[in-house]
Amino acid sequence: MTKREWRPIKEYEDILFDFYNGIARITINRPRYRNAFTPTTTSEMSDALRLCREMEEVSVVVLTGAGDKAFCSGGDQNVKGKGGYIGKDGVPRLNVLDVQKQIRSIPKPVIAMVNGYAIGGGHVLHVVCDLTIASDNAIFGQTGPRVGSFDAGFGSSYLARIVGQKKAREIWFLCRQYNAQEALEMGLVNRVVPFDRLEDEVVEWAETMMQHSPLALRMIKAGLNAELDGQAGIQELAGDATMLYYLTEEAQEGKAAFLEKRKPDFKKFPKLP
Ligand code: S0N
Repeated sequence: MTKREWRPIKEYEDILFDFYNGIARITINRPRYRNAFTPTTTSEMSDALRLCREMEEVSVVVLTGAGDKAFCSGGDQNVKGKGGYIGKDGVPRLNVLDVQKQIRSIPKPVIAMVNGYAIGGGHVLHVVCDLTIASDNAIFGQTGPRVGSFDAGFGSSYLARIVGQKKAREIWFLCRQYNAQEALEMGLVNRVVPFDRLEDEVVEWAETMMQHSPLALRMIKAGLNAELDGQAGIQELAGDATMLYYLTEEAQEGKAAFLEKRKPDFKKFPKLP
């Protein structure tokens, strides 16, 4: 594996958040619990994703887990209470759902770098990422119906879009585990590599995307989401269209005319067929 200088972006309790050459990396750092997440973990991930969206220098986001055993084993069962996962404030939350939505809506590619178990809510996290690169020791699966939980949102419907309805039902109803090769064969991951090559492969994929038009990638992501995400997906795509419109002279004429207290002259702009 190539040695890279990842520069810390911000300090957190449960995650590491660092940067290398246009890539922001969010690492769930609870290897003692197979990188299970608590409300603290997910609120920190949420904050890091917000920064990834804001930071001009971030082109691609990578999500991974610390160590060589797990990407993420889902919600931490030690803090699971009635109504959700109990945080330090004693309030039950299901705030991993906010993280899922952020991964989906951030206008930059997100790669899941799966370095071991991706189980339960941890499996859903890789499912909602745009791309998944897995090491050959990775294991995938849902456990919900076995341990008293389920994700009937993206974790089911988007999973079914990826692997098909029959396979998605098998994954959820039987709670089996699938190795990396099986995941590749069902289209659940994009590439499987030896563990030692995982970071190199992910960085190569990120660097390839960084050579391409970021706006084109953004519009493709929004378009692929829009088909599945209903009004929320259309809102994202429409927001991007508005952003592009604001960059045109035609939109600026409207604003300028208002501020100059004159009638706008929209006739001069082309109406392309
Ligand atoms: C990951 C597994 C398969 C790894 O097995 P392995 O390698 O044999 O290790 P273990 O000895 O089992 O584990 C090592 C230590 O880590 C602890 N640990 C592992 N996973 C968790 C966990 N999820 N929570 C707390 N602790 C965990 C072990 O207990 C062990 O500790 P010690 O050494 O003290 O014994 C295996 O560990 C495994 O099967 N883990 C549990 C997987 C699981 O069932 N996860 C929870 C699934 N449910 C969810 O994720 C909730 C769904 C959800 O997130 C959600 C859905 C919709 C809406 C909202 C939510 C939401 O929760 O927010």
